[in-house]
Amino acid sequence: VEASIPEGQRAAWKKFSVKEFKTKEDFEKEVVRHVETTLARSIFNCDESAAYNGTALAFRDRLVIEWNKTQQQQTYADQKRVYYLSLEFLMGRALDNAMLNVGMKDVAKDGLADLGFRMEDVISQERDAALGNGGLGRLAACFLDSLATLNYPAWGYALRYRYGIFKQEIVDGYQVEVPDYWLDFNPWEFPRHDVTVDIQFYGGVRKIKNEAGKTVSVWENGEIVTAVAYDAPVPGYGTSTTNNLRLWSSKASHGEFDFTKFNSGEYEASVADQQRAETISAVLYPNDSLERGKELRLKQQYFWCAASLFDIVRRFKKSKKAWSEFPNQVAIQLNDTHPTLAIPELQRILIDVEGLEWDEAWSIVQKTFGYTNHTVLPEALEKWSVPLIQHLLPRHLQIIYDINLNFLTYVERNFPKDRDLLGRVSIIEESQPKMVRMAYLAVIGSHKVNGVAELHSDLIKTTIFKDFVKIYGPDKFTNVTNGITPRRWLHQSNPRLSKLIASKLGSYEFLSDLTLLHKIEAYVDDKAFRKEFQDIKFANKVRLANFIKEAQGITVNPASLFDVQVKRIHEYKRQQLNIFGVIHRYFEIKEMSPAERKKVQPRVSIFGGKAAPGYWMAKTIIHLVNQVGKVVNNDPEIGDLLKVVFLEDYNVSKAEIICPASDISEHISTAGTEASGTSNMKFVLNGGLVIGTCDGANIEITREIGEENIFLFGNLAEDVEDLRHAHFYSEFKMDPMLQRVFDEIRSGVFGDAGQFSALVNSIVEHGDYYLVSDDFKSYIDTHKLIDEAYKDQETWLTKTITSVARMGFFSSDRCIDEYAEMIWNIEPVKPTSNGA
Ligand code: GPK
Repeated sequence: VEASIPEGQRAAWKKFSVKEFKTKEDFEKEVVRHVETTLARSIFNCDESAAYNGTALAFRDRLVIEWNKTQQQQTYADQKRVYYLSLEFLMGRALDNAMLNVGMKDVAKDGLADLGFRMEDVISQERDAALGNGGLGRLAACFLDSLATLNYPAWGYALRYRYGIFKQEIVDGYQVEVPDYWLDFNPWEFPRHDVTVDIQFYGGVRKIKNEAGKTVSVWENGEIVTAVAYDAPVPGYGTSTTNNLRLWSSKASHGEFDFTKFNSGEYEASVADQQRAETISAVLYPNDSLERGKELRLKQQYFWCAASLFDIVRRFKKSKKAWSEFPNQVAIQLNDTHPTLAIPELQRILIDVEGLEWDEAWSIVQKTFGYTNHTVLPEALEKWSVPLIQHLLPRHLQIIYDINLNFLTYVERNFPKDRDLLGRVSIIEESQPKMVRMAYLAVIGSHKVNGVAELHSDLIKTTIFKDFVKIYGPDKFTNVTNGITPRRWLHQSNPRLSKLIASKLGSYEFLSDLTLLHKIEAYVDDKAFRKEFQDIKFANKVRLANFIKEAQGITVNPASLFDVQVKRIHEYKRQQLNIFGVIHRYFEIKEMSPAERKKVQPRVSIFGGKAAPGYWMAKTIIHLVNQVGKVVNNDPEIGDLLKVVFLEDYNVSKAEIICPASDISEHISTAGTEASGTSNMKFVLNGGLVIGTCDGANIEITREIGEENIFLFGNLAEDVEDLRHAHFYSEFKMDPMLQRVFDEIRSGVFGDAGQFSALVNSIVEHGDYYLVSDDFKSYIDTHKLIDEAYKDQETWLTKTITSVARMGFFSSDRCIDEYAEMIWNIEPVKPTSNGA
């Protein structure tokens, strides 16, 4: 369809083409216009929420102008694009980021002041876009920021959940989940009711002869659900490039309701269909690093993969290029195994719809996909039952079997002597029922597989994908160490530190080239610099202390050592180790003489994070933290020497307040279990030190900042297996300090001991899988070192400044450049000022 305006009329369009506001006055004009018209409010009816919406709409308009230009330019450039398929994008707030990235925050601040509002109040009106669980989703959001900043032609594809990750409330010390309905009014999204894709489920497969006399498969008579696109602009920093995040929403294919049913009086049935369809994109599954095999989840995955691929293929076909060109135009990155169905789906489109031969199609598929693994935890590796896939996606199951047959034939031919190998690497697990191993399908269907930190990338090659290294050779597997965007995690969250750094480096260029940070090491002995750096940390701690008071009603002294562990609650992340350490500290202080107590370093232990709703052990840990807090915080003997805080509803916008305010943060997973971790990077970049195990990116952080600047403890990944074995097969002696902690818990000091027996017994009786007892002493000793080190504030300060200076490597910009070069083979599209 030709939708271009004819030449003769274009002058009129160009004359009135919308321009970006540039001045404070123009910004104010835009805000007032939106408040008065789009929002239909007035000066007598304009609260902070209206001011936020008006400001957001003013900036949204600006982004849209650049977004349109970017899309035109990228289409014109005709270069290869990358599509990042992720079921999660944990974007957080958009307004602050938009103002920063287009470089108009100061203008907006002055403009808002003229209109009677404070910038901070307006920004904090926005609800987080919380379409993710934790690290994996936040990584995807950092990647979008870097992709746009580096001018890569890139799209994100995800689902438009009506409910993001639940809101966590703590009631009587227990986690309670409250739904997060976030779509009431979202100024950042654009419904594209004209961009739809019909997606099929169920049905059957029939073989027919086509016109060319070839036998082809048709998948038919299924149930159709329509995917509707919703787009959100993703602005780059310091560039006009504005990429697209496309979210699919589900609705019934026949519109509001089925008129045939409605007319025949089946009112309820007609509406029920609609609701069933809408259920697909209704809610984000709240499990982090855990798979639960629910049919609706599989439906979500296929719905999203199929809609995205249809969209990608449709865009490619407009270019009228040969299919062999597809991998030169399209790179698709699979964020974990969640989008693995995209592999058989592309194969299906190529052979069943486009009529390519199997081998030609399969070669295109393999060249197109890359797969990122985020965990080696067995309970997180996705498997779907064969009967379920057979029922829901019958044609895909056939294709998966064919992929497997070809693959196993190849393996058999090349490794005829290894009899067990075929069973080990088969995509189909021969269990009852049979299961499809999604990670194997992802490995087989991709040209590159990467882990997210060096240790993790080594581990996948020696554990879960060992056989595949033998089959494909080591080059298929690579490492891309995770990174974080310095725009949000330094400049936005810690504006004063960013400004101090800029004052020394002469510009804010470090925000687009974080390696420039190394230059601040020259100021490590500069008195004025040190003083300001220290003042900033203190001010950030005051800000957090105020927040804790407001949110939790607990008074903490900002002069205390702030010890923070915020992340999803999981046994492998070992918040239980932390809280047992806190209990140990509590009784140690209680047993001290008044003179000894005077020497104690005051501490605030801050916890935050959500537990998956069905994960009882994680919920027990939250409960224990809250119970310990209740006892410790109200013990008059303890006073400021120890406070324990559980911060409710940890999310991205809270992380922006928390990360700049730590003295120490905890990254204490059982060695070999945390693939990377990314909050470790955020804390160090903001002038906090780390206590951590030799795990994930902690190892590379140590290498970059120096081992004198980090507190490492605990057993190494290479010893974990033997230690686990020893818990069952040799005489095991419980650490006496930990035994004491358990005795106190069992005595009921922290409330009904029965509540905590499963937690204690997982360590005492059930083999202590996460090695809490093995690492306990080393953990306690290391905290002692931290207390001592903190008393020497000058040395501490030197450590923190040096660490910040050496964090340049951990920018997600570096990370995205590595993906672009090693995996995607894409080049930036430099924006020009005048559009296409
Ligand atoms: C890994 F497998 C998973 C998952 O389901 N969710 C998730 O957030 C995390 N992750 C890892 O646990 C982190 O170590 C890592 O930094 C993050 O993914 C990003 O790679």
